[in-house]
Amino acid sequence: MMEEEKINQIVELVLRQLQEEGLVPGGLKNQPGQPTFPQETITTGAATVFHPGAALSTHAEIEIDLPDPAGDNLRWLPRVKNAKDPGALIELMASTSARIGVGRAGPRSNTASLLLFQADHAITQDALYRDVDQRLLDEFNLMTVQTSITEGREEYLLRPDLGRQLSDAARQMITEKCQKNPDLQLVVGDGLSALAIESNLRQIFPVIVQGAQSAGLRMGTPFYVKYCRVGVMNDIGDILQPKVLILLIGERPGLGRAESMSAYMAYQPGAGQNDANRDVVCNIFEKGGTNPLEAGAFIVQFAQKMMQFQASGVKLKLAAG
Ligand code: B12
Repeated sequence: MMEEEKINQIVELVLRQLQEEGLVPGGLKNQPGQPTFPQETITTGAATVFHPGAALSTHAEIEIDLPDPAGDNLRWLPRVKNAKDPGALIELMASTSARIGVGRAGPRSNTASLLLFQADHAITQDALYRDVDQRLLDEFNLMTVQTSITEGREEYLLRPDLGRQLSDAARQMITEKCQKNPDLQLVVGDGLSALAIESNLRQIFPVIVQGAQSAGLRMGTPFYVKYCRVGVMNDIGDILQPKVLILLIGERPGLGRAESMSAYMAYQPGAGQNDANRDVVCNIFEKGGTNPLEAGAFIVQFAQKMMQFQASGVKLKLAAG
């Protein structure tokens, strides 16, 4: 009996600490089996942060009431205790995606910021190891070809050289199914983030297609490259001989920021070319990056510039100034 009392005391203490850290919403006294959506407003000096708390999920006797540490409400919550100017701290935190205002527990990270760090790491891992959703590729009629990677994503990460070469089957498929000598060849590649493609393709793809049409440019047959690295542009260029090749590819994810996509572009790509022959429109994502709709329009304009000067990369810079 004594034991049980002691355990209850410890549980209560831990819960109180979690509540203080904002990791458990108020109203913990809900009966199991009665999910509720508690709401809490934390007022810190001049600014007020809305904190909707967690949706309680119940399963038999197990109750998960920890909110998602990477959710917007917790991500931006200031963790510095007794901040001198809490309002300014919130404004400062809103001005950057850097991890500031995270507070500390003695010399260590506090639980909340450690959990956020771990959750962000998981988001990054998911983006890196997942394949692009097949339904999205079907939506745009993108046939899939593969590079010379044969042993999955681990090999893809360890062997960038193989990700720069098309497989024999891919060469054959592209030769048979794609239009040769287009003005613009659009290719989509997973690269280092499936989420980047899933987050931006729906917006950017139609803008590039329509932009090319209104500029009177002949577009080739778009397709998707699995296990793709930027250097694969050379192999594709050798087969299809486009004037300009545009590769939309997932960028290496930052911690918790995995939706960023790049468009690598080259004029008449082919064997032996390197990044000095290429250009990149980077950080394409909504809310804070280059908006995918604007990026699409810019990419078509930039392709026209490449055609006008018959160059890309450093040569284009030298030619166009
Ligand atoms: C990783 C990286 C590098 C690595 C690439 C090493 C490697 N083998 O992966 C290193 C450190 C060598 C590097 C160097 C440079 N980089 Co860099 N890099 C990145 C980063 C962080 C990720 C790129 C990525 O995810 N690519 C997608 C994957 C799938 O491609 P990949 O085939 O695995 O790798 C190729 C590309 O990453 C490419 N690449 C990398 N940087 C650049 C820059 C340019 C201009 C081009 C054409 C290609 C290119 O090189 C790799 C080999 O082909 C981005 C940041 C971002 N937001 O994208 C910056 C970024 C692309 N780099 C940038 C720059 C400026 C450079 C340098 C010119 C810096 C310099 N002054 O020396 C050099 C150019 C090097 C080159 N390749 O010619 C800028 C480009 C800005 C722009 N719009 O022009 C970015 C966006 C960073 C930034 N915000 O400033 N980079």
